[in-house]
Amino acid sequence: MWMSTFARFALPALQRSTSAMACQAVRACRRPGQATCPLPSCLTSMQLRGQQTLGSASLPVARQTVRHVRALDEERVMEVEWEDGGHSLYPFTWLRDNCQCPLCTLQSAQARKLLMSDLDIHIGVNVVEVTNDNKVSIVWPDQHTSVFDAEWLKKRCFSPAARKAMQEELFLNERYYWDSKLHIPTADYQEVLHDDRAALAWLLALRRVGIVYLRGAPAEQGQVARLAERIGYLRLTFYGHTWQVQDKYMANNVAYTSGKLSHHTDYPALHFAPGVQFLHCINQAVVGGESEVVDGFHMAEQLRREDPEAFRTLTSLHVDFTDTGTDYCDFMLQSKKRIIDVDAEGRVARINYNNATRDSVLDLPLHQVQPFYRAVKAFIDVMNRPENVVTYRMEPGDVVTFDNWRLLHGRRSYVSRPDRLRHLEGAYLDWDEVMSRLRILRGSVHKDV
Ligand code: OGA
Ligand code: NM2
Ligand code: ZN
Ligand code: ZN
Repeated sequence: MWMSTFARFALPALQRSTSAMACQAVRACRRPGQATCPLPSCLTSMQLRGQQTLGSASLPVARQTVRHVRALDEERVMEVEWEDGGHSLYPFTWLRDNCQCPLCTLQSAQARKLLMSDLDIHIGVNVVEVTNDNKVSIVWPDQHTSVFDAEWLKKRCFSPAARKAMQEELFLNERYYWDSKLHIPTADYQEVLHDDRAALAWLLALRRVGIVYLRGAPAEQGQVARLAERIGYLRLTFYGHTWQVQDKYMANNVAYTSGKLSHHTDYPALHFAPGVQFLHCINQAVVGGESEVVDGFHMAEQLRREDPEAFRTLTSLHVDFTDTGTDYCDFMLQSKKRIIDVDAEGRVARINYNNATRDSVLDLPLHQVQPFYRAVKAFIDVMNRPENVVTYRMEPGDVVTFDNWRLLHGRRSYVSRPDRLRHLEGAYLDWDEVMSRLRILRGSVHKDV
């Protein structure tokens, strides 16, 4: 048995679910003992159980009971002692800023009404106490009273561990890196559209693995738009709301030819490149047209280890990208991007690379030109290693959904036949909307388990 239930990885709550159908919503396959890349074994059922902490950050936490509160007036913080023996500290200023009363908060929008100009950032407290119903009450010097829920406070604890857990719950930034041994997580198109658990498992896997395959869509246009509506709305670009990948006469993009597309992210010519991409196969070529994907974050980390100089070059130099033409309307785009974007902590956060739209304008001092090419080559060489590439062939009715900030994807050239035109329909979304739907689904699915 080399199939493992991917849903359990994607959605720990499903482990307690009785819905076998939902449990099969997203599957990944593996061959036991073959996993060698960092964390590919996230896809084994053993590890799936072990990874519960990631997903369970969003599960309802055990009721938090306050044992004691006191004000530390010197430090201007309130200390909460929890029933389990732990302690949390909350600055007075932060507590006053986040008073949840109807005067300070517009409860219908869960938004702050209190103005920064009305916040005294040197405020003290008169009284802090635990109420009979396990809340924390604070009376401020002007007699204004704030009441804080224990669980609400616990989640907002300022300890490094609590902050890390909260950030993971909000953003799901922990990723599972993979290589050619990945068996792409797969779900049923109709289930994802109609079953919230299946939709949640899909989006969780899309976030963590970066790619999910959906099968069973009708082989006709309109399906990527339906999927986008399941989430929120799609991202309009100059190529239209959705776009048709076909071999076109006078193509305005290399994607619209039958040529090979080397590993790329879509649309680096936009400063805010689309976060998520859907591609739906309506008709496949008879010869050629296979798809390839690589885990760009994993590849960048590999480059960092093997060729730190190249990594430094690609994370520091800004490269010009350009795209000119007419489609939804006429366009003349220019952008400047680092090929590997890292966040404030130095973690790889985004890949921006399409060789076709990399501009001939190269805004670098002469002596950096050759090092730049050397670095790009080194990155591309890592990505082209067979052990890093996952290859698959889309058939009519298949939809691939992937993280366009993380994966690089490619297409083998194909033999173009006008009587059997290869046809994919594509659409973009942004991560904000996808993560928004993911959080809502997580809330509603966990409510009924
Ligand atoms: C694209 C693209 C893949 C394919 O249109 O940007 O990557 O298989 N297409 O045609
Ligand atoms: N298409 C597929 O960066 C790019 O030009 C990617 C975009 C034409 C919408 C291709
Ligand atoms: Zn208030
Ligand atoms: Zn593409």
